[in-house]
Amino acid sequence: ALRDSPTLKSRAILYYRLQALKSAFEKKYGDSPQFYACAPGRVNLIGEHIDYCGYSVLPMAIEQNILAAVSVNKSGSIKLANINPLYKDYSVSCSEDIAIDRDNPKWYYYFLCGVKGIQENFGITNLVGMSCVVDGTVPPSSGLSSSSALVCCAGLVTMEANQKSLSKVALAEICAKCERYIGTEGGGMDQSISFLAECGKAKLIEFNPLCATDVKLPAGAVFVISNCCVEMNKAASSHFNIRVVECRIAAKMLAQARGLDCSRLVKLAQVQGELEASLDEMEALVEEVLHPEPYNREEICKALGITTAQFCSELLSSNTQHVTHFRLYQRAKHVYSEARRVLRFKHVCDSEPADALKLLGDLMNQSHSSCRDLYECSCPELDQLVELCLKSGAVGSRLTGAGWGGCAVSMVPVEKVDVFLKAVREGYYLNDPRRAAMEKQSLFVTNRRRGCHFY
Ligand code: ADP
Ligand code: NG1
Ligand code: MG
Repeated sequence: ALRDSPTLKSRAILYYRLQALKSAFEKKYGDSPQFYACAPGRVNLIGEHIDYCGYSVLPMAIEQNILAAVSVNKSGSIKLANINPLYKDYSVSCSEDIAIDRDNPKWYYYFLCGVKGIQENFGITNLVGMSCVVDGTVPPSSGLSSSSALVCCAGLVTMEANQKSLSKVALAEICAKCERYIGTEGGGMDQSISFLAECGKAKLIEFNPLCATDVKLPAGAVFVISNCCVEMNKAASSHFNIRVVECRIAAKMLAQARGLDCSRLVKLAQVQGELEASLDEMEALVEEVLHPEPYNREEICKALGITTAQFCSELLSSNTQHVTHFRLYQRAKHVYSEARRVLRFKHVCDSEPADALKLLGDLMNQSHSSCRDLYECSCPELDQLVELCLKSGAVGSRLTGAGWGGCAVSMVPVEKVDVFLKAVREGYYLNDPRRAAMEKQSLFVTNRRRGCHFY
């Protein structure tokens, strides 16, 4: 039994990773690391694509993380290397302005987002020189937030190397903001949970002001992650920002229809706040004001009383300038209903009714249907995997993270876990050689881990 203990196993894995990272560092820079920083990835249990609309979400940090070995020096440059040979070395001078190329989101630009965030926060003119080697175990572009783990790790490294100190909340807010330099206009869930997570706990993350509250998950179930093995890089594509833009336009259209000053309002939650309405009333307002047919630019500009030039510069992001049609009704309906599901999920966890697992599972399933049909952020492989998870014993299963590929999270009663894993392994992974090769890092039971830390 001891040999199977997850803590012992993960400690052993960590020990070997730190050893390997140390030797890679020494080989690369001929010097020893002075410290190690670690930032976890996350799984979002419920509340998808609503953080950037101002609504609360319910994630937990996972064991998979980004780990960096660092030494501070007088080289006058920031040198970055990665254990994975696919991620090439990069070096930037400390006296130059940090440039991040959004059109070409290489791995080191995510790191530089974190560096730039700390630099700007403290107004540091001359960053200290440092050498870093990065090692990541979060499956990339799969909805478990490898990107934010990297940004948060870089933020932590830069703070420490430059002998600054910040609260976890401040770090989370800085990293949420600076990850946007890569081009995606995310909401802050990923960076918040990466910093604010605690071992064994899921959190309700609320925004404005940022606040993380413990959520007690039912003891009778575990959360299992399965990756559909389709990658979607959010910064290299426009899917993510198109959704952000559609929500922004929907917020303005609803505000305008209710006689509010729509130039000030950019988030669906702000409109609800101004109207002092319930989420049910907001859904009814969507039904009343918006139509299911896609909107074109002319219709939006006319309704909001703005020019096409204003539409392009104030509402669209740089990578969505080509978009001509916007599904405002579907996106807003998803957001308001998903925000309500998060609150219900939290309520079930707090009140612990006898049928808690069934209630939570139903909410997860409704969330997936809404992501698939209204938000259109799933993909055929992920839908197939979610179906298989439900058939294999999960009481709830849904896509997690941004979607268009990546992972599903399933809630599985403890007594069914072995049967579940076997069925999903055989039904999704083993019959396809590419997936079979990725199975070990693609199908696993989650351990709830602590947030960012140093070694
Ligand atoms: P996710 O859903 O995992 O956050 P993103 O598309 O937002 O996916 O970010 C993925 C990008 O993050 C990768 O293309 C890569 O540039 C970077 N990344 C992820 N893991 C690592 C790693 N271990 N080392 C370096 N860069 C990484
Ligand atoms: P992932 O899938 O980890 O890139 C993205 C956003 C989140 C959130 C989710 C969808 C970033 C850094 N992350 O996560 O803020 O909007 O999608 O719920 O933009
Ligand atoms: Mg990401």
